[in-house]
Amino acid sequence: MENTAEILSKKSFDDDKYTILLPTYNEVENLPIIIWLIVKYMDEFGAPYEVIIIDDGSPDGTLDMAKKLQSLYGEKKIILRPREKKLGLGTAYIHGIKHATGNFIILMDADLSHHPQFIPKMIELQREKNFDIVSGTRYNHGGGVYGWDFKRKLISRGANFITQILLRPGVSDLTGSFRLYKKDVLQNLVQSCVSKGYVFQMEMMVRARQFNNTIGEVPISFVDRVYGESKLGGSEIIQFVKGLLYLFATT
Ligand SMILES: Nc1nc2c(ncn2[C@@H]2O[C@H](COP(=O)(O)OP(=O)(O)OP(=O)(O)O)[C@@H](O)[C@H]2O)c(=O)[nH]1
Ligand SMILES: [Mg+2]
Repeated sequence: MENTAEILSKKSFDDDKYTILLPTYNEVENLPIIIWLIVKYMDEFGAPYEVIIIDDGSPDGTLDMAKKLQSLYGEKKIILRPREKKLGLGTAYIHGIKHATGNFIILMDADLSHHPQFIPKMIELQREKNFDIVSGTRYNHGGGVYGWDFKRKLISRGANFITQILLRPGVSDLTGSFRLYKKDVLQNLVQSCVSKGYVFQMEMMVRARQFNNTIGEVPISFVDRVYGESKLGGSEIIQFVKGLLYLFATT
């Protein structure tokens, strides 16, 4: 039998439900760990949730792993919405949103850089202030980055710093993607964003400010991916700068 505290805390979510979108490309080692952690922290927290895994034809067997996890944790909790081939993160989000049954959506990476322990904190802050968006931040309130070399830290810090000066978005971590959104707010943002690649996350925050969306921040510790290849290269940086200048000129 449930105790009173449990009944009260569950009841207080009313019709709220949280959809966690997990886009994956070659995350076969990371997926079982991230799912285990999500289930652990979300079950403890007691909020209704579902996880939608969007795998883009990963050659390493991520989808087979996802199927195993689905049979382990159940089809209500783990939903699979795979696509045939690698079509990019932006459209993976759009694809996931279409299938989401929650009124809140959490975007996070599946490579263990984003720890699920921060999801309840984001939800609590959202509920406290009714924010449209709660953004995880590495660059304020005691958040941090672990495992990156100097070059990568410099690039990330530099991108944030320049964007702060040019666009003044009022959010401390612009290039991160660990965020909670009201579903309609996210839909509106995704539809209005034009950029692809790293600049996409930043554009989301710039547009959010344009639309007067309210944004809260929760400090996160970001850990570099343990398994799998990192893809940040020179062309990504050039793309980011181009996107930044485009936004500077047009917003
Ligand atoms: N469905 C789908 N997922 C993707 C695609 N590209 C990346 N992902 C996933 O999106 C998340 C973020 O991608 P990452 O490769 O971690 O990007 P990053 O964190 O900027 O770079 P590194 O971690 O340093 O490689 C991870 O969960 C990836 O598996 C894609 O084209 N389609
Ligand atoms: Mg990553």
